[in-house]
Amino acid sequence: MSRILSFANKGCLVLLLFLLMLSVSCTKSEDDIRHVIGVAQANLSDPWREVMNAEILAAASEYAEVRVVFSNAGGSSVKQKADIERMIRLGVDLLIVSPVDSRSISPVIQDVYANLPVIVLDKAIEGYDYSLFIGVDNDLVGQLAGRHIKRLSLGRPIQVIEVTGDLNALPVVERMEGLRNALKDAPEIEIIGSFSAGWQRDLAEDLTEEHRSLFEQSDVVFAHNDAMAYGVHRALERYGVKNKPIIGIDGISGPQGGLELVFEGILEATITCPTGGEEAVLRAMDILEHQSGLPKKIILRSSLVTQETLASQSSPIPALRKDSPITLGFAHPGRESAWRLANIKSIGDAAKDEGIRLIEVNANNSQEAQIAAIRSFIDAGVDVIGFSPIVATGWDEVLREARDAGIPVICSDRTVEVSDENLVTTYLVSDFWEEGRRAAQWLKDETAQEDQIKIVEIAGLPGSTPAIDRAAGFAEVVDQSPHLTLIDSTPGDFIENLGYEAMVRLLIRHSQIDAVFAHNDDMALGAIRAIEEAGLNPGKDILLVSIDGVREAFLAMRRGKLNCTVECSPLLGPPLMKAVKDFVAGEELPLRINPEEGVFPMEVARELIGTRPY
Ligand code: GYE
Repeated sequence: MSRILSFANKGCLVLLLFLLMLSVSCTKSEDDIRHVIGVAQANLSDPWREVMNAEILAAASEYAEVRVVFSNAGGSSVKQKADIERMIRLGVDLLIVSPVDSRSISPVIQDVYANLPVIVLDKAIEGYDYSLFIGVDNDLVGQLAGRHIKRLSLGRPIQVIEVTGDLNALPVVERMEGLRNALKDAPEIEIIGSFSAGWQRDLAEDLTEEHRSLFEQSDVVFAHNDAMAYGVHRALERYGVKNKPIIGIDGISGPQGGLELVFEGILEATITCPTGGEEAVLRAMDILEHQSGLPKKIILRSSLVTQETLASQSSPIPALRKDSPITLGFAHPGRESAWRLANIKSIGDAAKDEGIRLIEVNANNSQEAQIAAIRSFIDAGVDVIGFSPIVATGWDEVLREARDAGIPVICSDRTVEVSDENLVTTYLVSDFWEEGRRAAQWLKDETAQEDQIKIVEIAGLPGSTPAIDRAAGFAEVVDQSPHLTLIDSTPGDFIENLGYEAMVRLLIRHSQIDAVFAHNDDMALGAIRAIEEAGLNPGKDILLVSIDGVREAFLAMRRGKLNCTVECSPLLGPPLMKAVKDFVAGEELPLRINPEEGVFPMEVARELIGTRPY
């Protein structure tokens, strides 16, 4: 009977959705329609996806000139491909796709993206052939579950069962990795079973019955969505098993939604996984209206919700009542590079443009000075604190002081490693790991005919997230390239002269160097000086690839001395001020926003140098 009722609940939601679609389409006259948005949905058997569609429709209903057409692939990649092709024939102006399977749909999306804008929702596809990706940080989602399980264990040995979604889905792999990463320092916690129930409640219920003794033996169950968590609960309830903590994911409201299940004590906790439906429509309108400065990735915030935190989850963020200009305190790490100077200028200019009162401190590459600056902002009672953390660690204490003072903190440019992800309101950062990968990929392609390329690396400031992630991304591709060998690495702290000194040391240490990977352009320019002093031709005898894309790098490429630079945009001022104003207005901010960035080999330097914005 309860299955029929739940079906009825689902039916109500679908009926509501249909009526909303009908009403929306009826109230819009054909003459007003200027944009048609196609939504290729993976399936509608998952309540979370019904909410995604409903959010898309509700957001689109705000625009008289927009019509939305939906398709439902029913979990089939083949059908989703056909759905997309039909929408293209229909003549949609923009495609929103939530992939069934990222790998199989990637080529289709690449083809579509060649002709019209594409927003990818939820499951990331390979490469960057799309306008914008919106999703959550699934590794963090898994970590949040792991951290809560550790809290539940109280240091005692406990046994965990994991119920996953489709194993070939990237979010599932990331959630599994996140859980295990969080449990690494808790050997007393053992995962005694991991089963896939394909996101389906009934399948989760069936496998709980199939493995009844193991589930009864476990102390905690973690399911990759609330529907499967509820399925486990229903099976255990039939055996009279009560009070076994079950953690789910999604945290949607409504009948049998995760928030309701937590409220009723059926779930121990749920981890919110915003669908991104509303964000997708808002950004689609920016794209269709040719707004500039659009991000490449928006990572939405996830948080763990228990009965204790439920109240705050549903209450909206209080808008700061502002009858005076907003005050932003910003602590810059230093003035170490051309990139930093461009970043400082971008922030200053954007604050002026937006009428935001900016209090700036330059920490001259000292973390202590940066921490002192943040404390001074707290004492001054600024509305928002921004900073580009010199290094990744050592911020918990001062960020807790900012939170205790009720002042939100935005990380611009670099990220921090903190014990509580809520200490930072949002991150405006580049994907440094991808930048490192792109640098290595360029070198790999450029030297594909060579037998052996010996590479030296001039790294950024040790402990800073760009240095850590660029090195990791570069090494990931090198490790997969038989003809590339990284023979040495030495820091240059992102500073030109230290890049020069590093290169001098490397030339003394190694008789054969074929290529240099510098974590930023300034250090590459320093290395070029050292190579020339050694009587060699930079760009020819020794290839150089670096990151940032500053104007001086384009000048060096035009002179044939630098071979490639990977873009890392310093123009974070406008998105930073947007985030500040959105927060003050009471908007929920995404967890992370990554800008659009390119790769520039020397061949394009001459034509592009006049267009460079920094
Ligand atoms: O690459 C470098 C600057 O944090 C991304 O820091 C930034 C890096 C950039 O000094 O030039």
